[in-house]
Amino acid sequence: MSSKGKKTVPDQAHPLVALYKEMLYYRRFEERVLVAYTNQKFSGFCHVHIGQEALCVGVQKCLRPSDYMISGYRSHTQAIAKGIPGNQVFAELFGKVTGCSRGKGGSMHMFSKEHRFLGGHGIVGGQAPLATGAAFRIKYMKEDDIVVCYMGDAAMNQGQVYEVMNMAATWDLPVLFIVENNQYGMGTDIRRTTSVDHLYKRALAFDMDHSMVDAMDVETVIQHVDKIVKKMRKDKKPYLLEAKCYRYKGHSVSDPQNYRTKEEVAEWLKKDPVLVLGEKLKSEKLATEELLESWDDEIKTRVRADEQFADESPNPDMSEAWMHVYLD
Ligand SMILES: Cc1ncc(C[n+]2csc(CCOP(=O)(O)OP(=O)(O)O)c2C)c(N)n1
Ligand SMILES: [Mg+2]
Repeated sequence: MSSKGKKTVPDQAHPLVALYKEMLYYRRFEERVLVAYTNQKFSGFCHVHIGQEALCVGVQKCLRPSDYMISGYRSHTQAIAKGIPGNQVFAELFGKVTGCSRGKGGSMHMFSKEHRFLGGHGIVGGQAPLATGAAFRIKYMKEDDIVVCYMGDAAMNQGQVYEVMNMAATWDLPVLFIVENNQYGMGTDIRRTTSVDHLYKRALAFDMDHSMVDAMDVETVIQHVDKIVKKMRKDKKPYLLEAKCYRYKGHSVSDPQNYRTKEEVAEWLKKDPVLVLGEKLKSEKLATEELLESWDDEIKTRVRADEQFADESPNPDMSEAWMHVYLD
């Protein structure tokens, strides 16, 4: 039969479509978080992950539920990727009892023992010793899970990170240290604070396996990280991955961003992981402009439902104030 004139129906079950929708969900989630913050629906610190979605989505695809993950304070969407429902993350931002940390953690302290997401930490580099401890447990219990430890580029100049990299390398502990090199620590350009041109080179000091990945492209991330994770499960050794990326918003909500030029931001916007994949879906006939718009509408509705859940949830009862201070 001739295919002439036949209209191709986009394959909505294609894996690239799922990756796109997931990244778009994180993008819209964080945009909504910014709106809620600006409308004073919650206060305190708030750091969004806009621009860094490809890494978050790609890495998770290479893990299994029993693997552990730990991160810094820019971790709303990493927590969701690890399995915490988005509405519980939103409720945590609002300090509600339905939040994943029962409203006691807030933006910087998402946590779920059930999903093996060990935080959300505000001390730069503070997650690295905890990650190494979790990896020690895995070794002690003779399991073959791994620990993903996300850190920012500024964490690579923290002393405790090197102490535990040395331990992890000496004791063969399965920690995948992932440095999200978005090139700024608050308003400071990494080149002003760091002696090496590539952060992965720091692994050489510990004879630790290492590499760098373009973290603006989700397919590249999956291909690269999948190999690392498979190797780590076999070798049971640590690994340092430098993930080159860019954050499109300020460090936190109050950031005039006068430390970088508009031209620089515009250059990186050309690599926007969500937009670039959307264009690819269209060019490969996996989506049309109308389909992209309808997915966007669906996702915005989903995010509004997450927020509504947070809005309608109760605050913690005063009796909770002394709960979870010490282990029962
Ligand atoms: C030990 C410590 N020193 C300083 C700070 C203040 N501080 C908060 S965020 C930040 C920058 C961290 O940048 P980076 O690690 O690159 O992560 P990003 O914000 O880019 O994701 C600093 C210095 C802190 N929280 N902890
Ligand atoms: Mg940074």
